[in-house]
Amino acid sequence: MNEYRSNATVEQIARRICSAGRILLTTHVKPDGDAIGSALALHRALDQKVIAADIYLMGPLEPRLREVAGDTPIFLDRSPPADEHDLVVVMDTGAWSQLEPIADWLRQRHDRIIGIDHHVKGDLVASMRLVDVIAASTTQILAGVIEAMGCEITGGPGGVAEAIFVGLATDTGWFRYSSAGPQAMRLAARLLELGVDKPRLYQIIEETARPQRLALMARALTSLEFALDGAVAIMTIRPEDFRATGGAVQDIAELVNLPMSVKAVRVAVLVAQTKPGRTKLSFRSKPDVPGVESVVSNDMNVLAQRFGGGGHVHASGASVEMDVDDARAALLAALEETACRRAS
Ligand SMILES: [Mn+2]
Repeated sequence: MNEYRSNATVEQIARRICSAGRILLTTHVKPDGDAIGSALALHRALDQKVIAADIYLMGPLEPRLREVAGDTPIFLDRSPPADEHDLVVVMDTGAWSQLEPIADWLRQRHDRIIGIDHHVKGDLVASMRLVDVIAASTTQILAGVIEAMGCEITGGPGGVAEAIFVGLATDTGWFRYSSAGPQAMRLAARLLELGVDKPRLYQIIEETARPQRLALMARALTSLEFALDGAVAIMTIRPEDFRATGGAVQDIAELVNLPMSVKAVRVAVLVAQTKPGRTKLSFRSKPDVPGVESVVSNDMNVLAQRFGGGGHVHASGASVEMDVDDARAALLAALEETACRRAS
């Protein structure tokens, strides 16, 4: 994994792309905003060069991201594409595990694959790699590549700028995360000057909920309870909550973050029974801050693993074969144990 770094310059990558006849543009399964933004940005730039390119995505693709794509054509498939490309560009991932449906197809084409990515870990999927772990998004790296290709960062709907902005905004939590440093902010400013319509994109990407979400949010907040001296906030959604609101699992995404606005809360958990004998646990925690002591461990990956799940340190999840009250009891027991370990 430690070999996963650049072995080509921006200029070399740009030259190779510009000398291709027909290019396949792809990214990780379940593309996010940066993944599709990367593919769209490069496709739109290649249009200027009259170089044929096909965006090949492995779904599911969220409707809001399809809306972002606008008129730019996309192939959504999970079987390998027909081989008619002399170059493949893999963006926003370098991990075989995220390219599984076409991994064998890619392995046979190693020498004509370019990888452009900002993740720390990856495999040697591509023979030519541009990896910049400082970049806030893959589209930020692509901005340089596209300019080195001699292409214009076109503004307005359906432009290159918009696609770059979508990756940058979504990967930085709309510029909240620490990854949104000076370079990312400068690029964002430039893209806005070029005509990117931020309110329009924000509405398309972020304001997509159904009214049922608010009804479930109200019930989740009513269920809110605190544990471990207020350091842990737990919300519970029961089958009757789904029934009464007409809501579904899609409507509770990220509701777990709601209690984080409370100062004393270090950890938030959402316990939601999605069907009989099946309960979803979502874990969130705040990063350590100097001078702020917490009685509870903020490693949500470790906590989720106790329930057969996993994820990241500050965001993880698990799904257990229990009804909601048993899951809630198991959670409280686990929290008590981790709290003791942290204190000792
Ligand atoms: Mn990314």
